[in-house]
Amino acid sequence: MERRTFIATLGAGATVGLAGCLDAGGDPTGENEVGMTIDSFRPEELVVERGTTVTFINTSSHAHTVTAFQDAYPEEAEFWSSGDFDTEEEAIEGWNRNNGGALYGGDEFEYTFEHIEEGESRSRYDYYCIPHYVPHQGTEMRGYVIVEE
Ligand SMILES: [Cu+2]
Repeated sequence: MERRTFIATLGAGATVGLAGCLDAGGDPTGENEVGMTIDSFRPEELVVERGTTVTFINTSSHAHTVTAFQDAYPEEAEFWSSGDFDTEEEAIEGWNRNNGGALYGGDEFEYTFEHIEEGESRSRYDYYCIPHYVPHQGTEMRGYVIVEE
């Protein structure tokens, strides 16, 4: 009987926790926006026209970054990230030093996608969140933007 009570209590706690997560994070409301949960970007794939400014909004209560994977963007484009770092290495150092590049709950970061690889009709920009991209632990907070003509 005691054991059964314990399980019932645990179940109720889990349900409340899940509802809290859904409230705290999720899909943004506007066009060309990317929201964030506690460990993912929403949506993970976004397709935009060249020249579109995308707003990344931290719709969660956890600190995140928006950080390009080095060279995972058209050759004509430059490295891009929240915190305005020049390379992925600097972005990681900045985060480790003092949470550089952090977007806290409600913070926004904008980036304009202006380039498409020469000779292609679309290009892909891959990005991730530094503290929540730990593939060997099964955590991969990442996303990508496809830019079209
Ligand atoms: Cu994150």
